[in-house]
Amino acid sequence: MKILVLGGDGYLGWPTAMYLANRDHDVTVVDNFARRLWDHEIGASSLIPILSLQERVNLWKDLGKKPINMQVGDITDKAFIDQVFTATQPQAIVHYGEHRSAPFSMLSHRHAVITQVNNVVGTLNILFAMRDIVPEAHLVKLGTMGEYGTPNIDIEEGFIEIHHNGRSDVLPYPKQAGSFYHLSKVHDSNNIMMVCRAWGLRSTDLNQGVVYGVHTEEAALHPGLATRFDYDDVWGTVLNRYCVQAAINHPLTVYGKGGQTRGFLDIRDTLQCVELAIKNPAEMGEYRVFNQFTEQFLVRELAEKVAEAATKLGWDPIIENVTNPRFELEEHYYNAKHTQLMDLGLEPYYLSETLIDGLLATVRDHADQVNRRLLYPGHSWKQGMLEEPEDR
Ligand code: NAD
Ligand code: USQ
Repeated sequence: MKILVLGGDGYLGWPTAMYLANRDHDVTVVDNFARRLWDHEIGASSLIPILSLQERVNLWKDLGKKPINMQVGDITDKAFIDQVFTATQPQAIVHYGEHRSAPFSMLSHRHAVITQVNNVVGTLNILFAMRDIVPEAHLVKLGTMGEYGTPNIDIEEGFIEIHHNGRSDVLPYPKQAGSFYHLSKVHDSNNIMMVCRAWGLRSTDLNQGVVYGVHTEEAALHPGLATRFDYDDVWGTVLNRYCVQAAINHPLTVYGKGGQTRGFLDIRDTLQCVELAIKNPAEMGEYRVFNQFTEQFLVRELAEKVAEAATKLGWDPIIENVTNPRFELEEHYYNAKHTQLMDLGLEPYYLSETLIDGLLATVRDHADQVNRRLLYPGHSWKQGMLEEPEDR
């Protein structure tokens, strides 16, 4: 198939591009390197050194692999996106090309606007390009489990049957996102759902949990094919951060009471899920939602798991409950359904299989690169959103 991978320079986009090219698809990656610029603003960088996208694409080809095409430009630029769609005529579009940090989106008015304009306008451009250029293409859109928030009832996959005043209907599951970033995904979901109904487009919204790991079959072919590993307080996700902290004898930073429950998955499962969605497309006019995670953990439980594994390696981890910089419930009910991808054939990798030999071994190899200044949370959501320039 002809597949566009939008955000192909990113943590998930690059491994996805290699995975799909390795399975004989015609892959074109699109990126404007915004993420590398946003890293500079925070003073953060990937723990694992990564080559430029051009170097990775060249290396991939030099290894005798099916070439990955590359288009550099901004998804929020409609003329650019129209040109990419016209030139490539994609049958599937995997859309990772968004801003993905909740803490960044809460830093100030400017950061909230950057996040929502980038994500919502970018997705609108894709939807119009689909309507006008490739109306039969299938959009595989990366959403997030955080769209739902933490309701006191079970979370369904996108829709819930409601009985009200003697009548019933299947309606979109209520969204109670907790950051401007997570809300940008809610706005995307609503826009996509509407155009599937109005224009007959088709889309799968993958409400993904927190992804961990960097090891994939393709990345293992050469160190230069590595994808990024974020551990700072703005871009780093919780499990990455705990592993890095354990490796350099820094306290594992559990935010608040640590009773926050989230869904998690191995990066190899992200690749499987995206492939399953592509192979089993939505019907024309259908908007469907899959909850994409394999295990759920409390964040304090996760810290205990990392500490236990690190102790087996002879390290000396300690866990610290730090003041929570975020707005979020620290104790809550959480039970999210996630059966649809399993029904399509997902065979999950579990954290227990990869924690020591995968994650901890990786951070140990790069421990000398860790910038300790990025480990304690440096940005509070509770002091309100400060205006520039005082906020940084
Ligand atoms: P990432 O920041 O590593 O990659 C995103 C890429 O998109 C970057 O290379 C960036 O430069 C590019 N991009 C952003 N805006 C763009 C624009 N306007 N034009 C062109 N390129 C643009 O993020 P990631 O971790 O790979 O996440 C990919 C997607 O998956 C995001 O949409 C994210 O919200 C979603 N997601 C990620 C996780 C996770 O744990 N990493 C979990 C759930 C959902
Ligand atoms: N947390 C800690 N200690 C830390 C860092 C985080 O306890 O050092 C806690 C947070 O308070 C939060 C939880 O861990 O309760 C998850 O935080 P996170 O930074 O790992 O994840 P989040 O901000 O939700 O965002 C990440 C990705 C985002 C994706 C989302 C999936 O950055 O792109 O959409 O995970 S989900 O969480 O399911 O919405």
